Amino acid sequence: MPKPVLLVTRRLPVEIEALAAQDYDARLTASDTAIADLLARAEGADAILCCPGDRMDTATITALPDRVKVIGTFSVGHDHIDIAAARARGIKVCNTPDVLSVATAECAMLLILSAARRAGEGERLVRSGEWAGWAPTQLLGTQVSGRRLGIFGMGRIGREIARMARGFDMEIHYRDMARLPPDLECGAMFHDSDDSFLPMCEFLSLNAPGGDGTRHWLDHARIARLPGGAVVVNAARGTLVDDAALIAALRSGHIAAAGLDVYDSEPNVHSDYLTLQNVVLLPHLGSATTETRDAMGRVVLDGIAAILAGRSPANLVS
Ligand code: 8YV
Repeated sequence: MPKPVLLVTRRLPVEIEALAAQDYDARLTASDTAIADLLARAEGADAILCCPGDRMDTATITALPDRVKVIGTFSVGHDHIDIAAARARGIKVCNTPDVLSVATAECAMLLILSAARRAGEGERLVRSGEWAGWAPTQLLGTQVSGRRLGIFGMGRIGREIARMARGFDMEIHYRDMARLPPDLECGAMFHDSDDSFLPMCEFLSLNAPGGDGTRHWLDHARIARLPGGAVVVNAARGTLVDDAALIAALRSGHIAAAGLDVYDSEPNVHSDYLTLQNVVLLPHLGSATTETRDAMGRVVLDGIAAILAGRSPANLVS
């Protein structure tokens, strides 16, 4: 029996490409950026393995060949895929939940610590060759330990950040659609309104999914309700932030510092961020560890295989 055809939109870890080639007639690519001719290359494919940043919008999904039965995304986020359009075509979608929660939470903690302790400025100073040595008032930051951390979106990644932040004696507050059961809440304080949540956030970590429901959630009005000198980090989706509002608050000092791993219109970064010293900028590294990317590859390939075999895997999105 011929193997099913799998179209892969970007270069994957070596181990994952080998697995794909073993189980599929795999159409691999050597490119780290999205393939331009997706529709032509999808001809004859049973499944597509795509990535964040590959726009699987209504037009693309509508034009996919009939044979495509499943789209697996090499990410937990699926805001780049028009799920309704896929459903209308009878195409199933699966993703990579759980296996990236620790790595992404580590990235959020990295941003919290780097932004609060001015690590980006410090690194630039040393590299400039201008560092004149220790000084009592040099690059003073904000202490993280013992402070209040607000988590917007207390899903798997948000809860992992809470677990790590407890190691810094942080007091955890969270905002989500519903309160978690006590075994998942682990003492974190639930807020059912922005009014009660935002003033608590000396540190604010954004961990909600992207998409229309959260677009520009962090806007002028919400930023104004954060305590003065707050630190904001985003290792979720750039679309959660109104960049103009965050930039204005970083300039005024109302927000002391920010750490961003993701951007609206990635890979384009609002040019004003590049001129601000009090923002730490990473290139969407959240899940970028060897162990995690290998695990993500295995999970998404297992999901695709299950769907092609007529089963409903745990990582089925729709
Ligand atoms: C990120 C992601 O690295 O899987 C996704 O959807 O984008 C993650 O891998 C993270 O959320 C951004 O820091």
